[in-house]
Amino acid sequence: MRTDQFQAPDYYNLDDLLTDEHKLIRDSAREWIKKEVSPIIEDYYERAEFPKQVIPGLAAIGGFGPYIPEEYGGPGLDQISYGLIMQELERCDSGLRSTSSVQSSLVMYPIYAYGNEEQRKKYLPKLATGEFIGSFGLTEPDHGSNPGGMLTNFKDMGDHYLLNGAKMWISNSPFCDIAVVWAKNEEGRIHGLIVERGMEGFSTPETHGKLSLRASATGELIFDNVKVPKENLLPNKSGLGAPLGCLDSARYGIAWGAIGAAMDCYDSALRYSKERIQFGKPIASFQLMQKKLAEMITEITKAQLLTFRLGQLKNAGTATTAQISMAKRNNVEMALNVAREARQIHGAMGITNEYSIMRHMANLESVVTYEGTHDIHLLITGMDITGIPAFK
Ligand code: TGC
Ligand code: FAD
Repeated sequence: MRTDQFQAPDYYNLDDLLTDEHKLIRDSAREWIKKEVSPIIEDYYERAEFPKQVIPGLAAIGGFGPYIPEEYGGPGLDQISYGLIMQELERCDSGLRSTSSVQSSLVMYPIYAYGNEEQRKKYLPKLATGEFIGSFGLTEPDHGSNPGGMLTNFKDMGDHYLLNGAKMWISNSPFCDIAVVWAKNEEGRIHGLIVERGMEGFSTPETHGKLSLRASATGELIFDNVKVPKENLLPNKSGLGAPLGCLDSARYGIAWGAIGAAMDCYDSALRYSKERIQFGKPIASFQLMQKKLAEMITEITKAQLLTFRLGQLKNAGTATTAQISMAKRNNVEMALNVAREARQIHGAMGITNEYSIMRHMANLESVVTYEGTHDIHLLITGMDITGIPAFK
């Protein structure tokens, strides 16, 4: 079993900008991960299984709905705390952060923001403790980047809705207790519905053969004439803007998370380069190694600053979709580049599971695609600065 020796890089003393509460939350998450998750993550990754035993711990560190108010069972933290938790989780594994992101931003957030009081009281406390695990069904087999074209639909049958269709690539689906599902009504308007495990005609087959994000369970959501009670429709927002609003929150968390993955790769590479001797010297003494390491810490530091500022804007309620897109896109690409450089610094050892590098690199190939692909985020920036959408 590998010891987790992680030491967080903080080149521009960003800790000085954090409150004592931020540091406490981040350090609790970091310590919990070192003790409880780092020792088992490689094993679960290899088995392609989510370690369900971490669910109570994830809840305890505030990993489920960090910014959901206390009256609904959440810890009621600010957006920077949320980001720091995501950073620490993804420092360990993107799949761990994924489970937390989906539960927090894609299940709890829409129930909190678009649900009624009964729905909030019924679901949020159980989601906050991890008694319930949720999934978010937007993507379909033929509608990924273009969710507005979705085919999943529901009909008003008088005393219930009848839901038909299929969602694909859904994180947490194989073991979720509830799913927030986006579907069109008879007029073609998109609404969110809460579908519960056990409803007749609802199944969640697992997707196998993933070579990325293996410690996160992914699957389908299939609806074959599912009778959904009318009280399970989220009443307070409809249209494509409703699911896209949830994505803003999840993409923000990913922007922080990707920094965590990059920090882990950099930290490992720095340590390895000082210990590994070639030609009679530590490889860290060669200029080419120093160039790689110096560029890695520069890019991580720039991403930290961008994301901290985004956190301030989120706290003020003024962060725009396009600002969030820029941070998600920049930070995931930065993390992938750092992972690739770190892999080279580790030489052959870098391809083994002795180090977390290849796992991060493979995970980040999902992260660069989900929650809006790298190119979709570029187009969101392009639309924002020109005023012209280039999606279609
Ligand atoms: P468009 O015409 O631009 O917009 C439709 C309506 O939505 C509004 N809107 C937003 N509202 C709130 N928040 C946002 N971020 C919004 N973006 C757009 C917009 O104003 C409009 O409103 P209205 O009132 O005028 O109707 O839509 P479009 O069809 O042209 O698509 C735009 C595009 C391509 C940017 C969008 O569809 C998109 O973002 N596509 C990417 C899809 C995506 O990110 N899917 C993610 C699925 S979930 C996931 O991956 C989870 S992984 C989780 C994990 O494991 O961590
Ligand atoms: P496509 O949309 O088919 O894109 C293929 C390529 O075409 C991409 O390079 C894309 O950038 C490019 N492209 C598409 N449109 C344009 C355009 N207009 N201009 C230029 N280029 C374009 N979804 C959920 O709803 N819930 C989940 O929990 C969830 N979890 C996921 C977990 C994993 C591990 C993965 C891999 C995906 C998950 N997704 C989830 C789905 C994810 O959001 C989609 O994969 C993503 O939105 C891209 O859709 P797609 O894979 O169909 O690719």
